[in-house]
Amino acid sequence: MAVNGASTVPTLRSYAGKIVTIERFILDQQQSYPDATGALTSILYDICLAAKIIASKTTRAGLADILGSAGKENVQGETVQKLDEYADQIIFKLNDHTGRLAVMASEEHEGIIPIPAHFPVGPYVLLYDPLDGSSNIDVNVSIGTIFAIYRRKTVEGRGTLEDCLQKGGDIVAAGYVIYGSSTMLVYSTGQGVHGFTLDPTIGEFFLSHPNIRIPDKPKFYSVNQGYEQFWSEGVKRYTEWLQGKDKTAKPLSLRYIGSLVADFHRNLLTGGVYYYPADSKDPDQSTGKLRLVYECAPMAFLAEQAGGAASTGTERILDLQPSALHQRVPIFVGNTGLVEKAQEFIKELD
Ligand code: AHM
Ligand code: MG
Repeated sequence: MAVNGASTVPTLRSYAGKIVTIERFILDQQQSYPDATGALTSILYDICLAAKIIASKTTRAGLADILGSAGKENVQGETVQKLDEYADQIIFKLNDHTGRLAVMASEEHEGIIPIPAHFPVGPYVLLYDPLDGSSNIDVNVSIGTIFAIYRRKTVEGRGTLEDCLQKGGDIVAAGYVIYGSSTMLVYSTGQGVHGFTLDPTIGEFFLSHPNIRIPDKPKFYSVNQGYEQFWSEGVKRYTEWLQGKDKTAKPLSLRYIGSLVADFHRNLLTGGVYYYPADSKDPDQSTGKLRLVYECAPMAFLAEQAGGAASTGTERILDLQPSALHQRVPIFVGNTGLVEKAQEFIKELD
């Protein structure tokens, strides 16, 4: 506290017109928690560092054909590593020895990733999708990293599967990095959603999008409409409603990149809904394509923090208790009104 009794914790307003690095911002946010040990702050720092390293690689991905493509030998006769495997290892290596995590899990791995026995463990759990949408790399389309941090549930020893299978509602911090025309890191610790843009010339993230709120007036709907024939009646009719076919609402434009982070990011800034419903084309996707713990829960957390909503069509995503690491669920995420409308159609018709 300052001498006059006023709080010294910076408010968002105090950042207006100032140049603020992500380090400064995360540290300032930590001040709102008098009991904070700094462990969460340090994990977020390490994710920023991983983002910079991955960004530097993704911007060189087009050189693979010249210098050697993934899985093949480059001109020096070395095998070039696939970018998603590289991203996976960078995040793991930056976090395995710090004593802040009890266990990790990654979309690239079948099971949990234990902290190596010769390193200490800590109070947090990190779940991540190191490079989501990686099939887009070859065509130079934006891709992303998604992460969620939880407190461990078990009380001692190495972390377990139970620590990784927590409800999204128990997320302590979540975010994503988008590798696009610029690299941005967007995250929330439950105090709103904040976006930072990387200046690649100096390797620093700067606060560029404080307190992101999904605009009230949505612009876009985003879905892989090529699969429409495999959807339920409720989802088909909902889509027609979004297109304004029943004349009760203005039509929204369709935008679909096929890269969750990029589609989500656009709709977060412009308003809209992204959905990947269950479909009947593939038995594996009878409950949707996207994974609950790596993709849906972190995005749902961010959406709610930005004033939006996320649902499976019948249940709030953040209320779901995961039963397996790679569990898939349908998702509708974006403006609250649009997500609620999806629920209405599904309840009435499915
Ligand atoms: P991935 O985890 O194998 O990269 O797949 C997830 C991606 C998402 O980024 C994207 O929203 C979705 O798959 C696109 O799927 P589809 O090509 O079926 O539309
Ligand atoms: Mg993924």
